[in-house]
Amino acid sequence: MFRLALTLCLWPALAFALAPPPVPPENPATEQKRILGKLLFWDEQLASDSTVACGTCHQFKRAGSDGRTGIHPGLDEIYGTADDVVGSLGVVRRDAGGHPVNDPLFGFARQVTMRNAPQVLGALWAPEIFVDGRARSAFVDPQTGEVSIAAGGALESQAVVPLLAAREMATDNRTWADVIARVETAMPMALATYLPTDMKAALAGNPSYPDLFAQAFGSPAVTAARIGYALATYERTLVADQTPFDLGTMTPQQQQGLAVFMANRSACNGCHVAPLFTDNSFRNIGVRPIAEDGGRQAVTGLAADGGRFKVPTLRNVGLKTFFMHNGRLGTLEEVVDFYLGINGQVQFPDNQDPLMFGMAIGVAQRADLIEFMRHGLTDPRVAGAAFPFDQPILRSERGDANGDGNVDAADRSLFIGCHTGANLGPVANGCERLDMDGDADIDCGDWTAFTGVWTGAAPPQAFPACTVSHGIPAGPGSPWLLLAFLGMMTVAGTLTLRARRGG
Ligand code: HEC
Ligand code: HEC
Ligand SMILES: [Ca+2]
Ligand SMILES: [Ca+2]
Ligand SMILES: [Ca+2]
Repeated sequence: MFRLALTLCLWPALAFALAPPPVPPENPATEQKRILGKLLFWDEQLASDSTVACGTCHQFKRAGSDGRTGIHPGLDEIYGTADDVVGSLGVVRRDAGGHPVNDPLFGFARQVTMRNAPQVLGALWAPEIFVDGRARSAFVDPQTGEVSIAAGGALESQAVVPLLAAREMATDNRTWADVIARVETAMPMALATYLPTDMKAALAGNPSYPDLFAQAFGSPAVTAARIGYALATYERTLVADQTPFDLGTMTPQQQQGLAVFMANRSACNGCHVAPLFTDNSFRNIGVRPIAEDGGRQAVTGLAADGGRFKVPTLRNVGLKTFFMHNGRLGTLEEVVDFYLGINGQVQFPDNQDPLMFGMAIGVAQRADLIEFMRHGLTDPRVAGAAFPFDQPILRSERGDANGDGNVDAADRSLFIGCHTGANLGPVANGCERLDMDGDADIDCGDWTAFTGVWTGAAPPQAFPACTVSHGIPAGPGSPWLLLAFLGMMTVAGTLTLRARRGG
């Protein structure tokens, strides 16, 4: 109790402002570069098959991590065993010619990464990133092989990786020439709706990407290094420093939770050091057997690094859906249970960090600790997708109102709540993803398009407002025939509506 009281008195001194993310001198930040980076980050056309943007796997309302459930079968390549990973869904596997390949693990379905996407917003201050730190501080231009940034270029080093990664955004053997040709010819953001104001302004005169590269770099050449420079510049502006912790507006319970976080018996602050809530070191907390994923060891070759992973920031952690590099924990309650080794959560002690030993947190303290992490560290601009954390609606997100990667019954309920009827707009409150054609109202035409991207197990139940007076056959029959029937009925309905309105 004494220790708790002491830390409580000390905490205002800890709430110092976050330092701005370091900027390497070789890549000075400019507004032109930032906006180019933002466009590239959210443009699905950068993937070989135009279905995946950086932002597909790094969703800001999930703190820049991924809320979708992709399952990677893990080292044993068998689904449903303990080593499975909740990863991120990338592209369907294709050969260099763009033909679908029957992947041994994923068939013709979307491939899944073997680690869970960490939140981009934590990487801005780290000298080395990726969960094993393999994106190094020195940035080597992937086209020339020359060191292009001597130090502080981890974001640039990272940004050029996914574009050629066959599981994430690329066909097999994709080359930089392929990526560059794509960027040179794409109409920026052609697939997105609801562009944020700054993106709209940048695209006002219909510039091409080479035009935008000229504004950012002085000449229109699109190169791998410049793509990395622009993406990194954008990422460095994503500073989530308006949490209740930063503003001194934490509730009494959150303050109690911070005290628990700081207490020696919990040891949280030993690795998640305030105010970043990480010291950017690599530690083994024993999430799973080292043999499944050696983490840092693969980068350094040192046995001492076996099972070590980058300590993630806990800023905005309350917005995440999956926790740890394998995404196997689904709530902050489970995370705390994991640290305490209770309620069925196990730790793997091989090479585990000594700070993990002897943690003790009482039941009431656990609730405080969780409340502190869940709300005390959330920047409302991240949660509410406000500038600079705003984003367009991606083509692949349309219909998936709750962002879990499926278009199913949960989204259907939201559709019904969001439905505005023909030309009754405007669309707001998160309904934007259901405005399938982006015309700022949600009508029966959108319902038809919505049923067209349906991925739910059973076909969608009809939406009465869009299927009035048509007897929908119930009972057995091909779901797809039923779907097609529903689609035709709704198109007919829309046409009638339009005709009535004289449109
Ligand atoms: C298919 C999903 C997917 C796509 C697309 C994707 N990422 Fe990632 N990203 C991941 C995964 C998974 C990791 C973690 C991999 C690891 O650490 O081994 C990651 C890691 C990162 C990190 C490191 C974060 C940290 O704290 O270490 C950054 C930054 C990042 N991605 C930015 C980007 C950018 C920029 C793009 C677009 C060029 C992009 N990502 C595209 C899934 C994706
Ligand atoms: C020895 C260092 C260390 C200590 C002590 C520690 N952590 Fe962690 N923490 C980590 C590392 C490393 C990870 C990431 C592990 C991984 O990805 O597999 C992590 C992950 C987490 C995550 C998940 C974050 C995410 O984005 O997935 C939460 C939440 C968390 N820790 C909270 C806590 C709390 C609460 C405590 C105190 C009870 C604590 N940590 C103590 C090193 C530590
Ligand atoms: Ca498995
Ligand atoms: Ca959904
Ligand atoms: Ca619409």
